[in-house]
Amino acid sequence: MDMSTKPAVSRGDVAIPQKIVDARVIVTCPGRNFVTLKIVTDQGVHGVGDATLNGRELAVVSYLRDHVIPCLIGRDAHRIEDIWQYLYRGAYWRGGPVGMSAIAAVDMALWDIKGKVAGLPVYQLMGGRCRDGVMVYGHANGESIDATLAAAKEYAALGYKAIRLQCAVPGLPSTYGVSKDKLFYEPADADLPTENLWSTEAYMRVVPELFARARAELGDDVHLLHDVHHRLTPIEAARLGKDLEAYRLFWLEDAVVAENQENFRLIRQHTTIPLAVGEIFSSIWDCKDLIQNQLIDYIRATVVHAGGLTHLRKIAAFADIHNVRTGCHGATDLSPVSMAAALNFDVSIPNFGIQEYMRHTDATDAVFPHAYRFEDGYLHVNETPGLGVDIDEDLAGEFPYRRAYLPVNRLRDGTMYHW
Ligand code: KDG
Ligand code: MG
Repeated sequence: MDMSTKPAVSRGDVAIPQKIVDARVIVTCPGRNFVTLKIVTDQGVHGVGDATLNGRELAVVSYLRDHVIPCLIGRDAHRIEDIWQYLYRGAYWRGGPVGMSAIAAVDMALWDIKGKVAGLPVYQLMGGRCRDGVMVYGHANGESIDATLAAAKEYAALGYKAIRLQCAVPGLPSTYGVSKDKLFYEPADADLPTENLWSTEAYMRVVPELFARARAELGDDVHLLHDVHHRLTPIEAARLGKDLEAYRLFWLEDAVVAENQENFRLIRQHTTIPLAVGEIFSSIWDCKDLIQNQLIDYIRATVVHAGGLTHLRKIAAFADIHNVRTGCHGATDLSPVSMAAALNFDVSIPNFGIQEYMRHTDATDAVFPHAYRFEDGYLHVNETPGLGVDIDEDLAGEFPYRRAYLPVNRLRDGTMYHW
């Protein structure tokens, strides 16, 4: 794979800029949509950044093409922090998933360029390794408890040390996290949003049963996780946490909607189950209170949706002094560019907890050649300068964008609910 590495440029104490001469957005759909930013410098070095926002992709494309790229041309690609501040403060309208995904893509691409110029993987520029490998969790799911446990056993046989369990809720036609496809889970499944049905009562009955069986059949050594996907009220989440305590979960994810950070205080008052939240957060301002009040145990903000490596490292540093560890989101809508960036981040921070890892399809892996690899429950970055990932633009061009929405959710009486 050609990573267009260049030897470090130095001329005594004179810093040589890498002037940005081109930046373009590439939209491709090798099974699902991905938005990628490619930045090129006058010295022929290029970097890539992920800008995918599932179900709202073209909003970020426009934000980048119409508002960000014109401001990048001519700037020194080495000035990562300054460009970050320019785009964040300079917009006046701060934060939000669209703007922060766009900034994240620029940020990733600039770190990629800096690594290539230095001849070092990005994690080396961020302080070097804190660990050898990145523990990941797989997403085991099924139409029944039996099927979910069978899937979990397959993950265990592949060496996974941590497995998230999601099973269909009896009586509901479909359930979050349960796939039609055995190997891949892809919720953005239709040209217009699919309508799902939800019943908290039925859900609260099946989940404790799933975990009771899981501990009995999978043993005590494997880490077990579960994603509520923002569906419960605080007191319902507290009830579920208590019901699951005996099964020693690694975490309960997104137990409630997180717009109101105080929600988590009520859950905390009732249960010792570890809490994780943050895959939809855009900045430190979404999680500042959760972290400083130690209302969560794992922060799930990601490199692509929370402003890139520059901002995610600040969130992680803040979390570290409050004993909160990271557990970055890593579903299929996070492209291999994001995954490569996440792994460079994961190995280089002291308070890493775990990394979500959902496999991409072969077509996606071909469009985004990358150097990270899975072995025995861990993902490994390698020593490729930069992020260790690229985009094959010709191949990407063979997969045109296809509109795809995430589902919506309703209660049985028709009330709109959280998906
Ligand atoms: O785009 C939305 C998905 O990434 C999300 O629904 C998956 O919750 C998710 C997870 O934890 O992977
Ligand atoms: Mg989730």
